[in-house]
Amino acid sequence: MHRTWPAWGLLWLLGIGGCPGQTAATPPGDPDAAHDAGQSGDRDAGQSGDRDAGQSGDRDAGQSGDRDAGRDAAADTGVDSGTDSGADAGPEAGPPFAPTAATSLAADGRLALSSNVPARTDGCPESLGEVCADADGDDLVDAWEEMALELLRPRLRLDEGEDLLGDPAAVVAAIGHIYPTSLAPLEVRALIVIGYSRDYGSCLGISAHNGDTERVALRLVALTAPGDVVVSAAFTAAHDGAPLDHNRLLAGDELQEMEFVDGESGPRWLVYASEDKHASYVSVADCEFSDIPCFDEDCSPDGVADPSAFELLPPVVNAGEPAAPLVEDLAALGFAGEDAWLDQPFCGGRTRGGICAGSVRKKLTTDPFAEP
Ligand SMILES: [Ca+2]
Ligand SMILES: [Ca+2]
Ligand SMILES: [Ca+2]
Ligand SMILES: [Ca+2]
Repeated sequence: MHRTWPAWGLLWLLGIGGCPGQTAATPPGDPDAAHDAGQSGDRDAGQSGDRDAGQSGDRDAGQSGDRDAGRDAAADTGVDSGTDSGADAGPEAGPPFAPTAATSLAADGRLALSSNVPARTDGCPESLGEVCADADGDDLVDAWEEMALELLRPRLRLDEGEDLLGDPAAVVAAIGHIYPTSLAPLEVRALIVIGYSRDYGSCLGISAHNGDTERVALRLVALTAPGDVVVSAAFTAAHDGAPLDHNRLLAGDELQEMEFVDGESGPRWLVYASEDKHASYVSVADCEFSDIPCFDEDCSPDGVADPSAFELLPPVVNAGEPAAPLVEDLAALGFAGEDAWLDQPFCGGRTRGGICAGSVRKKLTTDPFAEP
């Protein structure tokens, strides 16, 4: 925006003036906002119904349907609209099994996930039929993987100066890779790439480029029930490997730095995306650590009437495994020409050529929790 906006754009950025037809108050999740349909809607905040109408069907079946709505509907009606169990429940057999999941905070404040679907395929009873499917062959039940990604992916809080809010073509969507590193005891990685159609650059647009791949990750360990896990470590990437690398790997007491907001299925992780660059931070303090001009970062909406209007919950797909992908083409997410597993630069579905972001594949396959 810095490069192309006329003076009123800068005034808007500075909070001085309005932007014709686009205002900073337009919530990124508002379905009426001009974002690509179905790409950056807020699916947590009561807008699931809107997304259900024609959105879920656009994506790969079973991968990224509106799980919140699907689970809610399942809970309310006994009809599983998210993951078809495929069980031949006759009229006398009662309602079909409805996969459900919810989050909570453990006594020590760590984020936990509980589900009536076991995480491991070898713990999934035959009676659940297709619910136990493992199409990506990683020994985790795909329905569990999908619910885990849906409920554990973070809600993003944006800065009041975030340029994507004024970009009608902006797309934000997440791609997840969730897999076990150990089955007994169960330990799981959830690597979540947050794709943005554009990095708007810092310092009046310097370093702007099409495509932006940022990420967060969680390490999950088993609780007692076969579908339950708790976060044992969290990772937020900020300028990964660059001079201003501010990656964080939180474990132990540091996990208490994680922030949460209310979601429809329990607390949801809140991550701060830095203004225009979209680096991920666990807190404002973690983000705004520098005062050096053009190297400092801003996170969180300051001086606005409704901070929640600056949050969004990107849709997520389970990309499956490198050897058994569930999703490859990311066009349905709004990223035409992009692929989850090809080793190619990510240009956010925009013009290729020139500088783009690092590949989704690399960020889906580099384990931040691996021992060096
Ligand atoms: Ca699986
Ligand atoms: Ca998987
Ligand atoms: Ca970036
Ligand atoms: Ca701010």
